[in-house]
Amino acid sequence: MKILVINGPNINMLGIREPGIYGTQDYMSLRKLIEDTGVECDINVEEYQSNHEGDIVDKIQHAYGRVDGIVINPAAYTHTSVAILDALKAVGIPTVEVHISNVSAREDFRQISYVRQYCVKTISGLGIEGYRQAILYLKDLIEFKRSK
Ligand code: CA2
Repeated sequence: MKILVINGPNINMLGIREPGIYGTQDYMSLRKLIEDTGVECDINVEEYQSNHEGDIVDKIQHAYGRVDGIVINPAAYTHTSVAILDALKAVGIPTVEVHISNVSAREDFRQISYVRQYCVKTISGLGIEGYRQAILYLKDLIEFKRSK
């Protein structure tokens, strides 16, 4: 089983500022949590981060036929990107949306999520632990689908 974790713009800057919103753990801690979750679950997990919308679309397209599940935090592109939504729909891979902060309690412009209409689940406000929960959820979902 292979799960791809995609992080959008500025996630690589975690822990540098705004600890009240995004916590104190930095991007390396997030990468380690994702890697450790893969080991714990005995699944192949790849993490990818980009600040560029088209690169994220390319990465999603490249996952077609190669990846069983996607965890995505599109960051600011959550609130703007029809292109990322369309790419997810195009590849048809089960996807969980993750946000580190509780976006529902933030500014009006963060209340829209384009990817949400495609995703099987949204996890928001659990800090970086949300990524672990998303991987575990996808693993169970993929195993359930395979058993049918
Ligand atoms: O809560 C989340 O995970 C977000 O996707 C994070 C995005 C934000 O645009 C979304 O609305 C919610 C921001 C990514 C990180 O931005 C930083 C800002 C300051 C310092 C470090 C990172």
